[in-house]
Amino acid sequence: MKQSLSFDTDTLKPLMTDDFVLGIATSSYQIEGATTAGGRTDSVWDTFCRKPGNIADQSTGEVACDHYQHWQEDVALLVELGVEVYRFSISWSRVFPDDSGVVNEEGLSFYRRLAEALRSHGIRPMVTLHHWDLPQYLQDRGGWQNRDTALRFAEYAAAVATGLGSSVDFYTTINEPWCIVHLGHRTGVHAPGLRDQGAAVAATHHLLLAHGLAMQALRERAPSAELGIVLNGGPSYPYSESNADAEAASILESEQIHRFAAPILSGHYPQDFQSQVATYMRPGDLETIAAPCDYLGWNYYTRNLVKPGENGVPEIVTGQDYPLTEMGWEVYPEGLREVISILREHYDVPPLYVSENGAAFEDQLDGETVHDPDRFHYIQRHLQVITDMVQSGVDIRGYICWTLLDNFEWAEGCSKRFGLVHVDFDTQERVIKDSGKAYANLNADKARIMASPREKRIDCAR
Ligand code: GCO
Repeated sequence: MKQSLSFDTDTLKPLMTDDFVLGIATSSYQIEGATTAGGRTDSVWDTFCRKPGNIADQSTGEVACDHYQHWQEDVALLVELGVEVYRFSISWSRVFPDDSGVVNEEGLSFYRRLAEALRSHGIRPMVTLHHWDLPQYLQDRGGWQNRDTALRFAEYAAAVATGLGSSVDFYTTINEPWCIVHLGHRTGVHAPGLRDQGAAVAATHHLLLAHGLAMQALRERAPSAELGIVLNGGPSYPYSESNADAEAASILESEQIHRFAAPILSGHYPQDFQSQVATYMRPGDLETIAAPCDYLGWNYYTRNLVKPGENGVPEIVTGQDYPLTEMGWEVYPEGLREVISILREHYDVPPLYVSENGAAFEDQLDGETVHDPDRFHYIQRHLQVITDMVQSGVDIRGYICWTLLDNFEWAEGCSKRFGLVHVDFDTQERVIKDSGKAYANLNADKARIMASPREKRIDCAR
């Protein structure tokens, strides 16, 4: 018999409060499937997946976890896991399947039903408006290189906020704009598959503008929701002791963190980017981008080891100093503390959510379960770092694990499993892994603590 895994609730006590939530995340293209159902049209990812060689195992998001059909079963899993927050994203081309500006009610009502079902179970919906699946018809008109896409995004944000009304607790405008810029427009390993430095600069500004414009639209229509954006990244380390690697690491830090955090949190672009971005800027843009956020989501998986790559683009290489996940990413929980320190050193940071963190490992379905101690330990170690930070006064309001289901992991296809729940992609059978059971127990412990009289709780936290 394998020993069951359990989080050390005692050491995680500082997280067992009303001011901290435990949740789990997914994204539309990675789980929904049903890419032509209910009026949905192609996103850039549908197009990208069709091109041979783009996806490691030739899979696509066409079926993925078929969450579009299985959503009620998936809500039941969330209930079983006992999470307080479910972070999911909306497929823009389900809501606006074409450029007519007419909302596809069938698309929007899928998410309304989902949000209402979550609420009825006491789970707070955190809705991401854009998790990379830009409608293809917008890409055909230049996508994020075109300023008009930012305006279309604000209209889409307004339509979602109007349609979902007060059933959503948190809105996130955009997930990981750096990935869209770097992987989608510079290295071409993600949709739309461009390798164009100029396109990347234009996309940076237009994504940020889209965020700012959407914040205005959301504020007006969802005044009681908390609004923010999700950025990502880790601390950047030089791969070797060479000066060139040190410079590449500092360039990456600037590109990944400051190019996005500085305009949002301080209303200016970093000096080293100002002349490049100037062509795309219009008066008032920076004020729009710097609209106050109620929170900042930060996605953290690993640190970056960096050396100079082609055409001056910093290249992230696989490290050898720490154990690796299946993605080839070092397990380095300290990097979370480091990256949050960088942010706090430079900016006036709003309340933070660790909005994604998790790991892919090679899982084996063993009868009725999956023994995944590595994933469990990964999560536990990161929760421990968060606990230490909270204790030392950092305003972190939640931990949202990536991810509910094994799913379509972008260019890696269905070959990399990040889920707390195992998915058989042939039968769509879901099986909660050991890590998921441990997370469920942690959430149950938290619920018990929260239900106990307040005096007792305060006592326990000491
Ligand atoms: C990401 C995305 C997720 C990924 C996860 C693992 O933020 O990169 O939000 O969609 O699946 O990070 O790579």
